[in-house]
Amino acid sequence: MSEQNGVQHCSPRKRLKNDIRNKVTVVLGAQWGDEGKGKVVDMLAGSSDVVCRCQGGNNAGHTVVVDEAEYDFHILPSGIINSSAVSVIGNGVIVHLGQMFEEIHKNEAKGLKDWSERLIISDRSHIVFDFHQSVDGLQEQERSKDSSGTKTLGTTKKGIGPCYSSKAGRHGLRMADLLGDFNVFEQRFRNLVDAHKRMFPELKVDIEEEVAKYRVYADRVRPLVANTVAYIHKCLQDNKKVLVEGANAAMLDIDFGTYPYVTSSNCSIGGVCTGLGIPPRYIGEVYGVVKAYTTRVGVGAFPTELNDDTGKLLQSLGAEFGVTTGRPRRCGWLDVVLLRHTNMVNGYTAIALTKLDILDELPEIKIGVGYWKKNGEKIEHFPANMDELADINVEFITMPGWQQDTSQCRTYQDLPVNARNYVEKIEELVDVPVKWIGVGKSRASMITVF
Ligand code: 2SA
Ligand code: GDP
Ligand code: MG
Repeated sequence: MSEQNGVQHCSPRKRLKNDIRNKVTVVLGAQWGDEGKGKVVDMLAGSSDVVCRCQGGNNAGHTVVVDEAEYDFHILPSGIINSSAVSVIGNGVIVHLGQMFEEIHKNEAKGLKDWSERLIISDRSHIVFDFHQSVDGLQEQERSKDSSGTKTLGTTKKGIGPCYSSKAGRHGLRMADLLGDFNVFEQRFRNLVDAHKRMFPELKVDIEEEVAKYRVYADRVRPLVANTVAYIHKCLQDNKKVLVEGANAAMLDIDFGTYPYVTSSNCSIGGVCTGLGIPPRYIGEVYGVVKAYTTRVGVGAFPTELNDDTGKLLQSLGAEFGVTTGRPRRCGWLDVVLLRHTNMVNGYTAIALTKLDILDELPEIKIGVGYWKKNGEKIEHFPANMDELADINVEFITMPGWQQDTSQCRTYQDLPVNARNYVEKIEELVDVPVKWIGVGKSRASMITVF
């Protein structure tokens, strides 16, 4: 400090280095889920040090095909099969411990090794109890009786809504509670069950059996639980490559999706920051995974849905059945109004376009490019009101198909010209470049465009 003319001057402060060179890569579902996120994450996991889940629970179903083996992951990050990457289950994820251990066991039988050295679960993640899953079923039953209301949502019955409700209601239980004083955990668990029984008198819970089970789980899970916020922060500082695997998809996002026919988490970019404790300025590439057509499993409006033979053909060629529940997925044309909406929210830096090969047989392919009210008024943006969405006319453009097998194509130039035209039309309409194109399930059948 120096003094001049009676004014005190501070010496110039040493500037702190605050620039960020190491950014996180994010993979997000751009439609209603099942776009092939698992496959894209598996592809990127090979060059990642850490793969993180940030939201959702074991409602997700992510498929990874490696050589002859097909893995399906629900709560485990799809990067878990990559033995050089650490898998993180972040604070925004909700975990059913019994079903997580079952999933690990099932994948061990398929060749998953040394997972315990590579799996970290956030101490802030919430626990899904069996009764949350029972309540999920009871809520669906109640909805089905409500003739004026929402009807059912078509949930996966994995307890997602009830567990996130416990979290928002501030009586949920987290990993940190399970690993703290067990007597306190037990009392809070009893209170939580009582609160649910008051709402659902028919709910049956064997509290003593549950408590005994969680005593065992506490010891099993203890070595895996850590402060993942600090862990990821340290990884970023150490220049490690961090990849985030979004679950579900933007149109199932509780804020930006087709509410109330959505899941109970933020499946868009905001969920990455809140579900892992990553500041927004650390977000780098945001890859939107887009299926070359649209599917939806569960209830809710679907403007480009095909309730005809073409819809059935897409369902059978694309094997469109839920990975978690086995339910058939509804199928329809690609919807660009929807993609523009999710791109506004997520800001994709590039698109991974999957399942182009499923369109191989079609003589012509449509793309939904505009929504119109029945009175002829144009709808500029994706409607928030589901009655409005259910009552629109979709404007389509029609493109010629290629009617050639693309499954063996390995470069962009290998694709038939009409297939390339389709890809380029999507880029033009969504205004985001397509970086990869999927033409099959395997790791090899992903074409890198640039
Ligand atoms: P929930 O269980 O409360 O999250 O359900 C609410 C809505 O979210 C939909 N949802 C999904 N949609 C597509 N894929 C999902 N994962 C599984 C898969 C689904 C399956 O990969 O195939 O196996 O059925 C998923 N999870 C939730 C759900 O259909 C409801 O519309
Ligand atoms: P996720 O939830 O987004 O990970 O997707 P799912 O695993 O639920 O569903 C995608 C399905 O499509 C899986 O069976 C994948 O193996 C399969 N798949 C992914 N990409 C392609 C592709 O480019 N072509 C074909 N034919 N199948 C693909
Ligand atoms: Mg899925």
